[in-house]
Amino acid sequence: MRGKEKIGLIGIVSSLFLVSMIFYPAASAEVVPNWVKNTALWYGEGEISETEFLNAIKFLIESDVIVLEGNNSEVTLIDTTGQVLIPNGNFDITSSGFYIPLNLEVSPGTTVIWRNDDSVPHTIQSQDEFGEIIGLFNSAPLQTGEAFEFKFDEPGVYNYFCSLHPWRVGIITVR
Ligand SMILES: [Cu+2]
Repeated sequence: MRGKEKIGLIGIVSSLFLVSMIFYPAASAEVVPNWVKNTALWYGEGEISETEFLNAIKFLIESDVIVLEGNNSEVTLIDTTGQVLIPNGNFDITSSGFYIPLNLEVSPGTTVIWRNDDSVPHTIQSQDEFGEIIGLFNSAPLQTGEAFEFKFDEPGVYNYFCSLHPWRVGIITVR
């Protein structure tokens, strides 16, 4: 994402918070869960994807922390990409290097991009609920810095794992 767009997005989201603060003073910082605060911080530092940040904002709207009313109800957050980070140390079974996020929630039609930020190669293999590999999406080994993408058109819960480190499993939820 280009820097200008990012700034624009932050501007929009800041406006949402502003509206919320003006019309709903009861929505103090105390009702914002810590994970949302962390998500905002990490997004600002470039640690996590825009999708995760937008999911956090969506959560605040759905849980009525941010209330949109009147003409503002037309505000929609459109995001057609999602990203999963394979963090450094992901290969190590004793580390906490889980996929970020472990369960990525996206809308139908979203292209999900997995990026390998680890020091060793990884693969992304689609599997069924019994752990058997299925042919929906399967990547070649991704070297450090390489990415793999797949477009999810149908709602559903999609499991995947790394064939080189099969203890690493993740989920893409499309709805
Ligand atoms: Cu792996």
